[in-house]
Amino acid sequence: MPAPIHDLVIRNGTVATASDVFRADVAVRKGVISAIGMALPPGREEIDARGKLVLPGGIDSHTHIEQLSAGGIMNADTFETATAAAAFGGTTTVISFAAQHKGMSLRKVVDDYAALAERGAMIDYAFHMIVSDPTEATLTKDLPALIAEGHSSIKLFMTYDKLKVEDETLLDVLSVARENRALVCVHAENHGMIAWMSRKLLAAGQTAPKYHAVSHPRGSETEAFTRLITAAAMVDQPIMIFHVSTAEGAAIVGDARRQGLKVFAETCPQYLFLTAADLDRPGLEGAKWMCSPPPRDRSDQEALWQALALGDLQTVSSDHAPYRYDASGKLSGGPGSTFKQIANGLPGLETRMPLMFDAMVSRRRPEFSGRALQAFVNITATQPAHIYNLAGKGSIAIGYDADIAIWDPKARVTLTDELMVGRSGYTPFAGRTVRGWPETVLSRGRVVVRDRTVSGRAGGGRHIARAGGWAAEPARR
Ligand code: DUC
Ligand code: ZN
Ligand code: ZN
Repeated sequence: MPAPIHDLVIRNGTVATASDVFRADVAVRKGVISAIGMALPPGREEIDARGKLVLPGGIDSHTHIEQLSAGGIMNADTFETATAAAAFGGTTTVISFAAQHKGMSLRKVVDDYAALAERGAMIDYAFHMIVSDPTEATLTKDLPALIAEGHSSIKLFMTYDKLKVEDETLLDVLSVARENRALVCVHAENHGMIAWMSRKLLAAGQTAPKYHAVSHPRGSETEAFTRLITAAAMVDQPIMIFHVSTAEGAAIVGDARRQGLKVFAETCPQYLFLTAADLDRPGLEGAKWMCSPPPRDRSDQEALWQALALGDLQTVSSDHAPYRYDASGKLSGGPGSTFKQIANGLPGLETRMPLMFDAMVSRRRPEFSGRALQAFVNITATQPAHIYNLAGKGSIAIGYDADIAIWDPKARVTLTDELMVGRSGYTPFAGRTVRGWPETVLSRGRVVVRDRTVSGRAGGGRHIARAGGWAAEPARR
């Protein structure tokens, strides 16, 4: 009997890609998908996937891991715990941030985050470089060199006192990105409107977490989107607008795309499943639902689903930014904290995929009727792989990395704080029951979750060096 040619065969499952759903066996050899077919020869190991879905592992393209906030507060997760949480929820690649603060060398920042991830990550990863101190050295030396080394996306903030860039600097970074072929991702909110609203609310004694939502007027999103898109068009530089939260914001993105501008955009589960009312809780409890931009209302949720179905929004990321509900995180300002003193961000790495699967596939959101599974794969894995140029990721295809999640579409799981693997100690989605769960997850052919138990090894993930690719290529209009 000759030795098996495949290391692993996943047998009898239903495979889905962004375009097709079909019954097939999937074989893995040396970490990549080596065959897809009927009745494949035995592998050294076999997984029976009868009644299960064999899907590409999710790609979460916006996650804050082991990151120090501008306010000096450390995220609750390390690369080890964040990537364990990701894998538990069916995600096999994360893009997190190398976050420059004022006075820091971008080169050193990237090296430091790379060392943390190399030690801790259980799954593959890449970085967006946050630029908050665009000095001459950053713009002319570090950025071009780091982009050429495979860090081909930059993140800018238009708000937050210590992070924001003004219009002139925004244009500087956009044009450096254009020259060097990097995608520029932006947190786009109007800083002045938020600062003014916050000052008025605090002066009126309206300090509770629910006022955080009031302090980010809808117009702060639309104004910043319009200004950003205008600046990007002026220098012909592709952009990715992060965490779209309003119907008007999604419409502005859609209009820009229909003018032929290279504008990409994402939303997040917090804008599809939560509303501003979630922040309205006794005492400081609403802090657990505080993120920026804030969740809006039901009509925004509907508009965002429609924008996803139309392709105006292409991806759903978690914007995982976990802080514990204690003095190390959300309550670091003490029990009398105003909404301005509370760290912004929600944990979401492990719930993103199950929430999206439940809404799109199990509960059959009408926008995706007839193609729900393909649309789910597209939004959570394939499109992020294309936009961020993650070669060999985001699909089930021969030669692709064997990043695979085997889902039980019938499993019913109630999301609870206790179920969470991440370190924030809670989930903002607690109490929801989802149908469909990724029972077994492979990262480049290694089982990192078996029967809902994380079995990955810290340091088992690899950095994925990325050139800018198609999305970062100027439109040349
Ligand atoms: N807002 C951000 O801008 N970043 C992290 C999390 C958040 O809520
Ligand atoms: Zn942001
Ligand atoms: Zn973010």
